[in-house]
Order: sequence, then C-alpha cells, then structure tokens
Amino acid sequence: MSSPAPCIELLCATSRCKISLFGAHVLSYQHAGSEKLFVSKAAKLDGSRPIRGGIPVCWPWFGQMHPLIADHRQAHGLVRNQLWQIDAQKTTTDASSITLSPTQNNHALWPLGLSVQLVITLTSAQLSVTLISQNNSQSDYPLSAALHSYFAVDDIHTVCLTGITDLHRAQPSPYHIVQEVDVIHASKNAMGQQQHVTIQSDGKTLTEVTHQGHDSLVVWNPWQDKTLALVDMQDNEYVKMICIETALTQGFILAQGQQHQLTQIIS
Ligand code: TA6
Repeated sequence: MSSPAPCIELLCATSRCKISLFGAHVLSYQHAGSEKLFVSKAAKLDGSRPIRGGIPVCWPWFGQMHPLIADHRQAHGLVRNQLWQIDAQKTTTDASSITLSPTQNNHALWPLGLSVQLVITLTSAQLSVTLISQNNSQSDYPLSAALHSYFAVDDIHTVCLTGITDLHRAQPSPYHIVQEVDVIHASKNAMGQQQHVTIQSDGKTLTEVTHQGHDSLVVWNPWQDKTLALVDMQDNEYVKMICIETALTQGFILAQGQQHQLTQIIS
C-alpha cells in the first residue's frame, strides 16, 4: 500500500480536528474527549479511492445527479477523490481555521467557471464546515452537493434522530434505524434557515448537527447486506455509524455570478 495522503491538524483548547488533503476530507473531530466521526478500519487513506467515513465532500453533483449525464459512473462528483490545496489558514486563541480548494478543475465534467472552496473552523465548542460554490460562468448551473458526514455511534440499534423534517413523506417517529436506510428528506425549512438535528442513544444526546444552506438532509446506513458488498468497510461496522448529510438535492440552481454556502456545524 502506498503512503497516506498528507494531513493537517487543527487544534483549539482540548478540541482537535484532522483533515486529509485528499478530498479535503475531515477524518476526525474530537470534542470533550470523544470522537464525533466514524472512519472505517478498512478505509483507504492513500488516495486510491474516496475515504469511507469522516466528511466526504460531494460536489458538483450528489450521487448520480449529474444534470446532463444520467450514468456517468462517478458517484458524488469530482472533488472527493483528488488532492486539495491550502488557500488560507488562521489560528487565534478562539478558533483555528483552514480554507482549501481542489487542485484540478480540468475534468471533462467540471463546469467551466464554477469553483469551490471548503472552510473548516474549529473552536473549543464546535466544528464548522462550509462548502462555498461560486458560479463565474456565463450561465446558471444546476448544482447538487453534500457534506456526507459519517457520525460515530456505539450501537446503531440504540440510536434515535431528532429534528429531521420531510416535505413529501412521514418519517419514522421516533426516528430509529432498524434496517438499511438511504433516504433523501426534502427539508421543510426555507433555504438559509438553520435546521438542528440530534443523534441520541438511549435518550442521551451524542452529537448535535446544525445545517444551513441546504434543501435536504440525507440519512444513510447500509446495514448488514450492503456493508458486506463494500470493499472498504468491515462487515460489522454499520453498527458503529450513521450518515447525516447536509445536502442540495432538490433542483437548486446556482445563478450566474452568485455564490452559495452549505454549512454543517457539529458539536
Ligand atoms: O448518501 C447516500 C449514498 O448516496 C448512498 O446511496 C450510498 O451509496 C452512499 O451514499 C455511499 O456512496 P459511496 O459512493 O461513497 O459508496
């Protein structure tokens, strides 16, 4: 196996965050002594494939949602499997932050004039991740994207989610995960309005996740059978994770000359 892609560490008080430059991928966020994110023990960290766990960045399309090509065979876009570079870095006593951008924008499916940056900010209380999309092209662009976060849980069977809303369907109430789940919940919130989700276990809040700039939240757990088919996840690890993704999946158009910010805040 080749060596791991370069990593950056942010520190603030007792909190720490580790980021791989491959995909601008947050690998770890430790807060008050506990790890908030899940990364598979079988994840490849050498740049040979997208990293299974942490916070993958899906851009400029989510899943197979490329606006023009139905089956382009590159799920979740172009930036989670390339090296990013550091555009800016700042550390004060209150916060440590870094701004990253992809090193290659010459892919055939990369929309000309569209650019992206990821701003990651660690404070003693929270980790904030903002995906900034800028459309400097000559036309409007149908953008889909996600901060595809994998959260650590002790046992998925004890997990309950709060704060998820759905425009089109009734979601489970209480929201337990008892089988494979792969659901896009179109948010009732207006875009720009914050949405607050908690991950609870046996009635105790493990992690709080605040979303902004999204039109949907995606909840994913592959459960047992799908996990067996994943080469970069151990057979039983589905028990240890839940993806809650801050997403744009509902036909958002990034108008010419405009910028959009998609934010996830974890505490
Ligand atoms: O966000 C949910 C999802 O799109 C699922 O359909 C599932 O395939 C998952 O992402 C992981 O995708 P990946 O390409 O990383 O295997």
